[in-house]
Amino acid sequence: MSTGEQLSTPARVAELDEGISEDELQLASRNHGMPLEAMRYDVTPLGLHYLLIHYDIPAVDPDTWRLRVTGLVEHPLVLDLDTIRARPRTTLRVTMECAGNGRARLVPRPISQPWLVEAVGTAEWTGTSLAALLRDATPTASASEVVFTGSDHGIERGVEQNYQRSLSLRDASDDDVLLVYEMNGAPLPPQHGFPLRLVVPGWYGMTQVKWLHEITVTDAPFTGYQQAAYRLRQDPDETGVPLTRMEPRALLIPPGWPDFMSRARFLHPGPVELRGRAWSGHAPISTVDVSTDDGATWTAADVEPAAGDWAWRGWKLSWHAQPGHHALCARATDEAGRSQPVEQPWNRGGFANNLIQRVHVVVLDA
Ligand SMILES: Nc1nc2c(c(=O)[nH]1)N[C@H]1C(S)=C(S)[C@@H](COP(=O)(O)O)O[C@H]1N2
Ligand SMILES: [Mo]
Repeated sequence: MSTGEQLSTPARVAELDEGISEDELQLASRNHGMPLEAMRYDVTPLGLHYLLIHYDIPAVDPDTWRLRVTGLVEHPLVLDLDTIRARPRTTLRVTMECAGNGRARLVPRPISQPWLVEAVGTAEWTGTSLAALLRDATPTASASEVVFTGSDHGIERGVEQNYQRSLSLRDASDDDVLLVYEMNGAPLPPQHGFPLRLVVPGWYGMTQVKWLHEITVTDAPFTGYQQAAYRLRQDPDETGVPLTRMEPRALLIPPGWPDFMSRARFLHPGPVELRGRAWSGHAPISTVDVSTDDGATWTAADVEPAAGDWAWRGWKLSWHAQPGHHALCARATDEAGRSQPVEQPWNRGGFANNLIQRVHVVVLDA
């Protein structure tokens, strides 16, 4: 396998009649989504948050583990877990979503982790400020980029690697960027990055490097595999546009009860409170519009107060369900004026597909 031709090649695109393969099924069962009914919780309980692990969960011995801050810094640091935990603590409630959320709904389907819409969760992340740690290390005058390296190791399209992503020094110095060691008040679970992960509020999941063990300050844009892969491209040869912050999305807590196989929803006629969540990494949510007639007409839902700058917001709308089939839709708009498209935003990697969700319900006869 030639490394050159494999480097940063976006996902293969499925033939129009090609079903989900065993490879995709294997990824889907390792990397589970959040059951949508768990949106009833303001903070997603441990174990219900979505998971995305490119390789294996690495075995990390917390006693010998160290975080190194190296590269273009005046004071390189080597820190153990107790030292990191002794630094000033911050807890932030943050909604995190995989950039590939919605991928399996694209036509044609880019082949990778086949998310429908459930690659999202909200946690209370506790850790310490990355900006303060960088100040202690003191980047040199030429420093411009910060590379984060995880302990997990694997091979992706022929490229052997540890999971690595970067931020500009400016983005890394944002006050809300945390080095996190607790999730919902408990030690970070192995699958979410034990003992330490990066949390960059508002950004898509690939930024939030788990099993973090090295922070390297450099003076050049990072071009590693994961940096090159997460870009919006129509054509595999394009340079593309890097993915950064989460596009707005609203989801419904599925009303009524489901059919086991199709997940279609069933309801009795009468008053129903439609509820859901909405978020955007760009700006606060301004409105959530709901349609009970497949997008023909829209009504503004009540949006609940924000719980901090980075967590999803609850919304609700009363509906009088009449017997028959209905397609329920929700659409979020943020204060930056970004909203959800009615046509799929297709790209080779299957990223940032925030097409409006459509939930089919059958209201039974009275
Ligand atoms: N080291 C490492 N960090 C990683 C990943 C990974 O595979 N390895 N996956 C990334 C991706 S693509 C996502 S969406 C988030 C998922 O975080 P979660 O599993 O805690 O929800 O972690 C990110 N950080
Ligand atoms: Mo992701």
